[in-house]
Amino acid sequence: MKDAIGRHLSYSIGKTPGAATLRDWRMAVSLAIRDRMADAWFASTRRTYEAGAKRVYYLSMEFLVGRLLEDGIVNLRLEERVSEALAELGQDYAEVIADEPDAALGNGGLGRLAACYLESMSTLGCPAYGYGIRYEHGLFRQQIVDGRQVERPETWLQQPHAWEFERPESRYEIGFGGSVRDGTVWTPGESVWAEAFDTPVAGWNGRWVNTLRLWSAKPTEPFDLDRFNRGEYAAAAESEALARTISRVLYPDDTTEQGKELRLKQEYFFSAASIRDILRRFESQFSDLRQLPEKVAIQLNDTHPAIAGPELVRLLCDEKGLDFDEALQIAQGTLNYTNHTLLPEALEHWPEGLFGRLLPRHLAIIDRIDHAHAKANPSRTSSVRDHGQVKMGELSFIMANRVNGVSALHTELMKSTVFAELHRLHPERIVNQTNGVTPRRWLLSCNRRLSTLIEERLGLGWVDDLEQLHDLEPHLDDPAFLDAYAAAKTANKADLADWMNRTQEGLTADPAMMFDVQIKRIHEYKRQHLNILETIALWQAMRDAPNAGWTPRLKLFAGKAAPGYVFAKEIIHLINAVAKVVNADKITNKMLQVAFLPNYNVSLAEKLIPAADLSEQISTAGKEASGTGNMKFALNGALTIGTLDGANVEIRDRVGAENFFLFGMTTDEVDQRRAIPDHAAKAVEADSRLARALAAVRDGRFSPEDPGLFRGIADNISGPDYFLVASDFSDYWRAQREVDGAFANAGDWTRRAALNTARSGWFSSDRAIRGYLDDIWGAETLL
Ligand code: F58
Repeated sequence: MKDAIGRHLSYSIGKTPGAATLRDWRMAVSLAIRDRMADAWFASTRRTYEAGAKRVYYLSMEFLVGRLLEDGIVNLRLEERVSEALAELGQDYAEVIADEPDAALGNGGLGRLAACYLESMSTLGCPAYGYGIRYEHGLFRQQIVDGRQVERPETWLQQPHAWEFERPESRYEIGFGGSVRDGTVWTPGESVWAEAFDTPVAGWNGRWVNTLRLWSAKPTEPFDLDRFNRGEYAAAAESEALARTISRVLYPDDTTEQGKELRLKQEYFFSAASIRDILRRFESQFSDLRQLPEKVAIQLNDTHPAIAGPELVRLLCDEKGLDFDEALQIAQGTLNYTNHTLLPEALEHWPEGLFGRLLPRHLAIIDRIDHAHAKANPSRTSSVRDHGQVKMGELSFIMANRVNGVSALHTELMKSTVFAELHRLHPERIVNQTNGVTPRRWLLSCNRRLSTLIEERLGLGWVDDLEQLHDLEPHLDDPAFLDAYAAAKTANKADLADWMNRTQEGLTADPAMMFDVQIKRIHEYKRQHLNILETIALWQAMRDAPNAGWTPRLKLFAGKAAPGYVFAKEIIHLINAVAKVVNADKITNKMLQVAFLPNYNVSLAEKLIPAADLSEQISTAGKEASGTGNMKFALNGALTIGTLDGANVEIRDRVGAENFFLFGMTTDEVDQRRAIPDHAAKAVEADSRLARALAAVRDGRFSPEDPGLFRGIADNISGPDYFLVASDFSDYWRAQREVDGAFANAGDWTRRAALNTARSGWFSSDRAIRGYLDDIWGAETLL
C-alpha cells in the first residue's frame, strides 16, 4: 500500500513527498484504491456477459454520493493497511479522508437513496449501471450570514476528481427542437454531445463492482475560429458555453419558472444518452430487440427520466423499424417507475408549448401512447395531456411495468390519491418497496465506536446481513454491553461537541445534554417551524421555573432551503435568531442550547447521526413519502420523536412502540382537521404555551432590531397553517416532555437506544434491493 501510494504520488501526481500537499496525498491514496477496484470491475463485466444476465439500469437525475475514498477503503477492507501506510508516510488518515470534497450531485433523500442503492446492488452482485448527469456544480454551498441562508456555488470539479474515467469514445449526439417530417423523421434544430464519465462502485468486500456513468454535455461545434480571428472572443465560445450549460448545475428545486426549459433539456439529455447506451450494449450481445424486457430492467427514479419512455419507443420505431404497438409493449416491459412524493407542487408537468418546441417527435409519440392506453382502457377519464400540460407522473405510470412507492403508507396513499384511477385500471402495477440505507456507510464507517462494539459481540456478518443485529438483543441483559453502548454514544457526542464549540459562535454544547437533532431539507411539510416553536415554548417554561429539574437539551438543526423558497429561508433565519437569544440567556443556557449547522451535506450527516440521542421526524402525516434519515438515526441508536408518516410507521412497528415517541394526527385526522374553519386559531386559543411562543415570534422577541421580521411565520401558523403546526403542537409538547422524563433515566434510555439498533436491520438497502430484484426487475444476482 505504501509503495502504491508513493508510486501514484510520483508518477500520477508528479510530486515528491516533501513537496506534496494534503490534496496530493489524498489523490495518491484515492488512485491506489481505485487501482484495486479495477480487476473486480472487469471481472464483474465479464461475468455479466458470460452469464447473459439481465442488467439493471438505474436512471436518476441525482446521485448524492458524498465522499468516496473512505467508502472505497472500507468496502475493500483496506483500512488498516491504508492507515498504517499513511502513518509511515507521515500523514494522518483522518485528515486525508476529510480532505475530499463531497460529491453533492443531489438535493436530498431521493439522490442519497440512489447512492445507497448503487452500493447495495454492488454488494449483492446485481449487474447494474447508474446513469445520471455529471454536474459541474453540485448542490449550492450554504452559508449563514447574519442568520440568513446565502447560496454559494459548489465547486467540487474545480479540483481533479480521482474516481472517474473519461470515456470520450462513449458519446452520443443528443438533439433538441427542429421539426418532424412525414410524421416520423425528426430533424433536430440543435444538438450537443453527451460524453460518458465512469466511476466504479465497489460493494462490500470488493467482490463486485458496478459503474456509475455520468453524462457531461459537450458542444458539437466546439469553437468558432473565424469569429475568434476577428477578435470576437466571447462570441466565438458562445455555442460551446451554451452546450455546456446543460450539465453545468444541479437544480436546487423545480419550483421556479425560470430555467424550466433548461431542466427539461437536462432530463432529455441524460435520458436519451442512457437509453442509447443501453440499446448499444444490448445489441452488442443480443440480436432480437423483443428480448429487451428479458435482459434489461430500467428503473426511473421519479419522473425526471420519464422521457426515457417515449425516447425508447421512438428509437425502436423510428430507428430500428419496429411497429408502434410492439415498440410500446417492449418499452412497457422494460421500464419501471419509483414515485417519491405526493405533494401536488412537486409532481412534474410541462407546458405543451415548451415540450413540443423542444421535443416535437416525443410529444406526438406521447399522444399515441396515451391514445393506445385510452383505447385499451375505455373507462379512463384522465389523460397524460391535460389543460395544456404534459403530466409526467401519468406518463411514467402508463409506460411502466411496475410502479412503486417508497414506504407502506406512501404506497397506499398513491393508490388512493394521485394514481387512484390508474390503479383501478392496473391493480397489479403498484407495489411497495420501503426505502433502505447502506449499513456500510451509515453504521460501519460513520460510527466506528458502535460498529466496533457490535463486531466484538457479533463479528462482522451483520455488515451485509443487517438483520443479524437482532442477535444483539440477548446482550442487552449484559450491563457491560449497555455501558459500552452508552460510552460509544457519549464519546461520539463529545467529539461533535468539541467540533461545534470550536466552529459555532455562541454555542456551548455539553455532551451530557440530550442531543436532539433535525437534519433534512427545510420544508414546511417537514415542520422545522414546529420544532423551533416548541424550543421557544420550552425556553419560556424554563425561564418561568428555572429550578424545575429540566432535562438539558441541545437542539440541533441543519438543512438547505431551495433558493426560491422564501418561507423555508425565513424558518432558517428564525432558528438562528432563536439560537442567538437562547444561547446567550444566562438563566437557561445550561439547560437549553440551539444550533443551526451550516451547509448540511452527506459528510455532516455522518458526523451528526452517530451523536444523536433524539431523531426528529415530525412531518405532517401523509406528506413525507418515506424518509431515510429516520432509518439512519434508529440504526445508530437515536430514539425517534415522530408522526405516523412515511417509514416512521414501519420503524415504530419494528423497534417497538415503547421505544418510539409518537405524537400528532394521522393522515385521516389531518384531512378532517383541515376541513374545520379556523382550525389553527382554535388550536392557538386552546394552548396557552403555543399562544405565548407565537406572540414572542410575532412581537419581535427574536428580532428586536426589526420587530416585524418573523411576523409572517407567526401569522402563517395561526392563520392558514396548511401543515397543521398549531394543531399538532400540544401533542408534540406532550411527547417532548415524555422524552425528557425518559432521558433522565439514563440506563433505560440506553437500553431503548440499543433496541433501536438491534431492530433496525430491516432498513438495510440490501433488503430493499432484494425487493426490487424479486418484485420489479426479475433479475438475478451473480455472487
Ligand atoms: C424524497 N424526495 C422524499 N425529492 O421526500 C423522502 O420522503 C424519501 O425518503 C426520499 O425521497 C427517497 O425516497 C426527494 O428527495 C427531491 O429531492 C426532489 C428532487 C427534484 C427537485 C425537487 C425535490
